[in-house]
Amino acid sequence: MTTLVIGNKNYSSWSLRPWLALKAAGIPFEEKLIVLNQPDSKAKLLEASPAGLVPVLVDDGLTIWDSLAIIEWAAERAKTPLWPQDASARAIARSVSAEMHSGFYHLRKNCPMNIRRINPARERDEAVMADVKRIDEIWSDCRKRFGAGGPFLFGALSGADCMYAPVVTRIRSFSLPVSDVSKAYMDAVLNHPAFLEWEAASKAEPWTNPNSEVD
Ligand SMILES: N[C@@H](CCC(=O)N[C@@H](CS)C(=O)NCC(=O)O)C(=O)O
Repeated sequence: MTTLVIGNKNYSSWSLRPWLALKAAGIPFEEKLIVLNQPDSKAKLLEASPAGLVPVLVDDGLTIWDSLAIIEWAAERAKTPLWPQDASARAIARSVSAEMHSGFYHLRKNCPMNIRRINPARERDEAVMADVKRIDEIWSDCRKRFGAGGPFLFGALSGADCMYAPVVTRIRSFSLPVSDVSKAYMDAVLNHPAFLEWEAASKAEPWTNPNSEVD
């Protein structure tokens, strides 16, 4: 039995990443949702994992925490490969995934994931725009160098797209400017059947987190 413990689908960006990876990899799993920002959330999170954060994957008594570690676990068991077959492309896919995992602080801080919300464009901090510029550069570069086989960063959907999916939703929610190449890439992510399933569930959720309801 494989269970993925996640947070609210509308707000929990780190949960979306491995959830998409498990779906894309064709690995059956059950999900358990912990509603975040409630008085009892921390106790429930700590029950799921000593790190006290979601996502957490539990597989036959083995607990794996952290989004990227779960994506790697999924990649090792995937029926459909989650990383590019070519070694150079795979190394770049892991680089851009790691850059996302540890970076884009200003975008993440100022533009939290809120899938339901669409804000009109407005002027943003220089630091946020620098993050957006770098993201646009990564997407355009990967599409140009590795994207010939499909609409995603490395052609077929990969772990890198799972890592960037919440970034795609942030750019949509905050109407941030990106190139036409990146816009086409965003459309591919936003129309992937697994993403659409997550989005529909996020829209049906009753919970609101005021910290993430920002313009
Ligand atoms: N680096 C971690 C970050 C996990 C994380 O920050 N999760 C948030 C939800 S998106 C969380 O559990 N927040 C609950 C809390 O801070 O109490 C990962 O990649 O999985």
